[in-house]
Order: sequence, then structure tokens, then C-alpha cells
Amino acid sequence: MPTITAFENSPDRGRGQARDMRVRWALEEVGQPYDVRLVSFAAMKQPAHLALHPFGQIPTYEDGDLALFETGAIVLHIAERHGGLLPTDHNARSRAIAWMFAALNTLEPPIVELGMAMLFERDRSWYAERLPMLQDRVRIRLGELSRRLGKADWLDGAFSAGDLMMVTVLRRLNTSGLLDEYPDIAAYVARGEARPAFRRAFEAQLAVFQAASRS
Ligand code: GTB
Repeated sequence: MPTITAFENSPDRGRGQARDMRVRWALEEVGQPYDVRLVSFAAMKQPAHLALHPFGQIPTYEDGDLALFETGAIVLHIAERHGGLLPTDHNARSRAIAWMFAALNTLEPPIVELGMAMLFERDRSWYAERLPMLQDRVRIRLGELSRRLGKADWLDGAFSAGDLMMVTVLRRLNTSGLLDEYPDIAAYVARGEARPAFRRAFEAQLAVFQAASRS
């Protein structure tokens, strides 16, 4: 049974924004049970965890003699070893993987930059000037994604690891108000969140936060 790591006490207060969520969701989609080892911020920077993750972050993934870090690599590994997250047709499979890269490489950077500014830069003198620029950078990508998605349910045929990754990245905009400007993208995210595997993964990470709040 694989073991993943997650925050002992997630700063997102159980909103499923930390990146263990995408690994949990992938494992739930393919029906693979898993263990979770919870780590504190201090423990993440200790040698035992650094041996698994050179940057001292979560999540990690261990299965037998394989240890992985980086959610892109972890989700791809899960998708390659189980059915259900990647098409069997070679070209369609490569396109689904391209969407995983697009989520991580093209959408996530401007979304994370906006999120970081909203969290940590609100009291800076230049915040009001910088915010619209960061929002516009995200709007450009959302507009492009919206045009490509069109009226389809998923990015390229059936739901794939590409959609899983894209939905987890887009969810980081939940409190930004930007998704309201793109109802088709908001509906796409909602479709992902409505999947039973997503719900199970979400409840599992929420239970960690609730247990930590009680103790
Ligand atoms: N590129 C890596 C991957 O995809 O695996 C990035 C991993 C990463 O950023 N991990 C974060 C971490 O361990 C947790 S998810 N940070 C601790 C550190 O770097 O010391 C990022 C995250 C954290 C909190 C919220 N939140 O509170 O909403 C959202 C996302």
C-alpha cells in the first residue's frame, strides 16, 4: 500500500488546497487504498523527510522501493500503473499528459503568483497597482482555456489525469472571484469536484484538519 505525506495541520484549514489533494484524488479515482503520514512544518525540513523530498515539502509518495516527490510525477506514476486516468490510445494518452503539463506549467504559475500576492502582499504600498496586472495574467489563461474547452465536459474526451490536475490548479482561484467571470470554467471545476473520488479525497483531508482542530 502506498504512503503519501500531507500537512499535519494544513494552513488551508481543510479547504483541500494543499497539493496532497491531487494525489489523494488520483488514488481514489483508480481505487488504490493508501496510507497518509502527517508531517509538521519542522519535520519537513529534517533529514528524514529531506531524503524523500529535496525541497522539504509535501506531498511525497512511497511504494515499496520507490520514493517520489512532485505531484506531476506522482499523479503520472499512479495514472500509468492503473487504468482509468489515461486513455489507452497512444496519441490521446500523450495529449492527456500534455494537459497535465499545461496545468502545472502554464496555468499554475500565474495562479500561484496571484494567490501569494493576495495572501502576503495586501499591506504593501504597491499592492493595489500590482493586483490588476496579476489578475489579468490569470484572465488571459482562463480565456484561452475557456475557448478550448468550449461546450465539452472535459479537456480532451473522457475525464483524465489532465483534467484532474487542471481542476486542482483552478480550485486555487476559489476565493479570487475570477472563476465567476468564466461560468464554463467554473462549471468545469464543479464537475471535477462532483466526482465521487474527489469527494472521498476531500473528506479525507478535511478529517485531518478537523482532528487537528480538536486536539
Ligand atoms: N511543485 C511541488 C509539487 O507539485 O509537488 C510543490 C509542492 C508544494 O508546494 N508543497 C507545499 C509545501 O510543502 C504544500 S502545497 N510547502 C511547505 C514548504 O515549502 O515549506 C502548497 C499550498 C500550501 C498551502 C495552501 N493553503 O493554505 O491554501 C495551498 C497550497
